[in-house]
Amino acid sequence: LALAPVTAPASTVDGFVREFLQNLNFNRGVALSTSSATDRYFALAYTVRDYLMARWLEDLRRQREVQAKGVAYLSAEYLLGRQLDNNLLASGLTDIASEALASCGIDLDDLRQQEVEPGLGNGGLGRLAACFIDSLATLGVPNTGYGIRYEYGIFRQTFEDGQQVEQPDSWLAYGSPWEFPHPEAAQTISFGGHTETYDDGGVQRSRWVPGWNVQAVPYNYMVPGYQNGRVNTLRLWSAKATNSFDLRVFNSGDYEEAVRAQTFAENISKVLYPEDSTPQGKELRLQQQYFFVAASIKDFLDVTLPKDFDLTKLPDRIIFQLNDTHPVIAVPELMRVLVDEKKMEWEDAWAITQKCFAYTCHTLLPEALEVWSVDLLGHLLPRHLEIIYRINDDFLDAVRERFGDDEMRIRDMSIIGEHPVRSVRMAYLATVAGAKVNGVAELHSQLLREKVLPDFDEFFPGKFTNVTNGVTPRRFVRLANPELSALITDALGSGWVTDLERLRELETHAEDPEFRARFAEVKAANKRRLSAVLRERDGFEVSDGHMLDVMVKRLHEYKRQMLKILHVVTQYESVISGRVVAADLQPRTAIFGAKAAPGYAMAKNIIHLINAVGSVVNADTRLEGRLKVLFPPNYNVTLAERVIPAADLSEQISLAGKEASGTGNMKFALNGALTIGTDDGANVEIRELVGDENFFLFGMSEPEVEALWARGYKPAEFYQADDNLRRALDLIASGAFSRGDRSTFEPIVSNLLYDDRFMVLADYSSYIAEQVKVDAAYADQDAWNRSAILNVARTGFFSSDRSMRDYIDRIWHTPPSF
Ligand code: 26R
Repeated sequence: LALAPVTAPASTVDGFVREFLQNLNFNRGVALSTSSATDRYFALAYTVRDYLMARWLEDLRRQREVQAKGVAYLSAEYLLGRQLDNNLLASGLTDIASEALASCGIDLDDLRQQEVEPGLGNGGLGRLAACFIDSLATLGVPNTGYGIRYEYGIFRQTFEDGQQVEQPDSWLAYGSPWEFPHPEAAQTISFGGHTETYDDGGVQRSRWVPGWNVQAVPYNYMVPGYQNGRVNTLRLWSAKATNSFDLRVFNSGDYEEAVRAQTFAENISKVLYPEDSTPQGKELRLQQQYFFVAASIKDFLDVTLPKDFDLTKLPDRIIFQLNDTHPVIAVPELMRVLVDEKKMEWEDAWAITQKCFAYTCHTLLPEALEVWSVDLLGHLLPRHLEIIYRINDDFLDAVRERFGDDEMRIRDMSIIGEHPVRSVRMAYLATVAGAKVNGVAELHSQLLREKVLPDFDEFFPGKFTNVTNGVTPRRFVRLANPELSALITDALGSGWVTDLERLRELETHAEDPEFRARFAEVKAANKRRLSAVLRERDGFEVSDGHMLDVMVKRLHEYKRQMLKILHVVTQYESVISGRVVAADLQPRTAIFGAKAAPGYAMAKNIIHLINAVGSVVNADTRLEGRLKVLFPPNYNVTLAERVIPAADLSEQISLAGKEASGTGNMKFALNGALTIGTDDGANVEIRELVGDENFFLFGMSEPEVEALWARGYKPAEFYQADDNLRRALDLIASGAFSRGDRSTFEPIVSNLLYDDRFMVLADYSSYIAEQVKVDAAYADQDAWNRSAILNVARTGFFSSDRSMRDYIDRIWHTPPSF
């Protein structure tokens, strides 16, 4: 019996009811009649787990048996969103569950709302990781996602007097039904101390004598493929104090001190850093990074690989994908393990290491490129610093051999920077170590090669490549937009969910007036659904007949939420000054969603301004209700799933050359919103695919941005030259949105006039002109709907399944295993 395979409960309504009640009674310890919504949600989640469990165990068994090459995705962030609906869909149980619950007098939708989403990421990079592991499971590629089980994810945002206030995100307050902790499988992770050399039977060797350590406890999460019987694993590490911790380090014998020491260790996985672009160089952040990659490498080498594995064959079994620089300390860690612990020759270990890593860069902002001061790194990871120095010495020797003693170039290419303090440039380390380096959209990859790392591109021909990002059609179309999905399935059959290029077949339907009418009805239904959500969540009213003009993403100056609010202010000003009659406005609601990093003052000022403009504009009857601003707080994956399907217009308005890719842009297009956007990131590819006539392009191109910088950018000249711009900025400066107080938004206005790093003023006139075209286009609803359908039809390329195939074929070489 013990050898019999685990069997799933019967896939029938009766079978589901039985399993659900079992879980309610035996796992929650409650009767149906007295159970709370939380109890029922947990019992339902356990039930779905039970169905997936046989597949998961079988997959793990087969992976052990086959020993095929797999992907270890190393990411400090996974912005998963709610799990229940996704796992129901993946296991094909949605209808059965719904019927089964109904027979118990329970509404599935009520239980969906109980789930607190795991927000273990900041934005694009974390959400991308979540889409990628979904696609890998759906493609049947063996993959473990490795990361950190933060006890507190991205903060919960509230507004007080229009200003952002952060609250802790206690997503684990009631526990999570999706996780499987394995404290017995904890790894010990060391820090600090010093290094020494010793005589190893005639060979001089180095070793690390650490100062303290913590336990890394793995928590496993199921990652089910879409209705294919596959389940991969997401393994997140949680920090726990070791017993010896307090004795070894603090050695006080003092109870309070011992508890303090425990807190110190467990702080490592306590909270996600909410910075989304500016690294703080905090020691705890480096601790987090080393903690999770060291545990992951150990896990793979000691647990996943067979006992007698020949480590020279490591590149045939694994590729570690580095999600930005956050996990790059894995490079010296693998070298340390191979050289110090496995006693390999340096050259052999380095040859292996260079085949086991690949690096994805997700930014172009210079301030977002991580560096660690040599002081901090050497204090926390002294042996790793030595290893980095050796990697750098060997690398710079090779550079000298190729390019001669060009000291300028050597200084530019060194993994160690000297200014303002001696630091390790993590992107350079990743580039030197990685078998491949990729950017995340065509334009971004080109700029990465040509502007950020040109010397490296020359030195490592063929190393740089592009993989354009994608999004999972399961979560962002099939689940988020059930009505559109039904319409598509009606037209094409259901295969599109795993073969998104099939959306092309909708092109002919775009010419069918009846199909367009049905599409319009779907959009209207999605707007009603959003309206109900915002009413319930925030007490907002979405007006009928309004164009929903949506900008949702992290708040950052380069993304230019400022430009969008200037458009609102411009429209407002034109009416209150009497130059435009309200009745001539195309009714619009601007919807914002954005969190600002807690220490990013200008981003918080902009949030304040948007809310302030919103309260004035929404209350001013002179607009006759034709212009509204809504800013629901705490934008997250769950809200994205409601907002995106309801949107008419997608705002993708970053300064050209700054947004690496964007992935929200893809989600909107796939849900039939038209984009107003700059020639930036993946917008470029979206526009190419949907066609110029179905995309609202504005603003400077990246070369034009460069040229304007070179000429000398003086934003005040744009202010002087444009009446609309002057009136809008003057209105903000006058205190019109701050009860007459001119000082409230003065920092924003003077920043725009005298600095404006992201050239808001330079692109303003072109943006406003394009918005006029948007209004005109929207007036012809039938033509707009045709364009929207063509956006859906032509953006199947942006499935993360395609991104994953691209990584698999050109970077990882990990075909589906069985
Ligand atoms: C604190 C510091 C080290 C840090 C910098 C940058 C932490 C987090 C980030 C976030 C970056 C890496 C990020 O999320 N980039 C986004 O990645 C998306 C997925 O590739 C892109 O679509 C998006 O354009 C890019 O901004």
